[in-house]
Amino acid sequence: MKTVFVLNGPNLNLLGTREPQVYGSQTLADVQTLCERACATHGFALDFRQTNTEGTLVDWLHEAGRLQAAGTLAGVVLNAGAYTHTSVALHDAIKGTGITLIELHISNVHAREAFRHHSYISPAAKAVMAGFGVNGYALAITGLAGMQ
Ligand code: CA2
Repeated sequence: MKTVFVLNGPNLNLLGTREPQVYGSQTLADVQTLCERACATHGFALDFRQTNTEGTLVDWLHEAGRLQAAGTLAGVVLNAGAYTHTSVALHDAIKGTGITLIELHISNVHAREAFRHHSYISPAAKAVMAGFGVNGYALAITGLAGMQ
């Protein structure tokens, strides 16, 4: 059974506590449950994580790269939060590991402030998902299933 990494970046631990008009009212624990169901449907194991630290995300992408090289990783769903718009380090980590990665955003970043329109992740990602709310996580896992 292959594993799916679902990695969440800064402030996503606050999901469901504020800005429900942008991010909905479900918590990150609810998102984990949703991802567990999606992974079970497709025969994947789930490894679900959140950090507020950029370097930790880099380390997790390296870990994903080692698992992919070993043939035990289906891919990564990454919501890098605000690091999406700032992090050359995340771009380099994705490129450097060659992992199958889906960039995910709960909101439609292109319908929001101009500073959210640019992503350092997109050029290194296999696919981009934005604006489907938290259901996008399940859609991204289904997308990974179709890439196996
Ligand atoms: O739409 C997304 O998923 C984002 O990646 C979320 C990031 C934002 O910086 C990106 O531009 C788009 C922010 C995550 C913060 O989430 C919060 C949730 C509730 C309350 C406060 C923050």
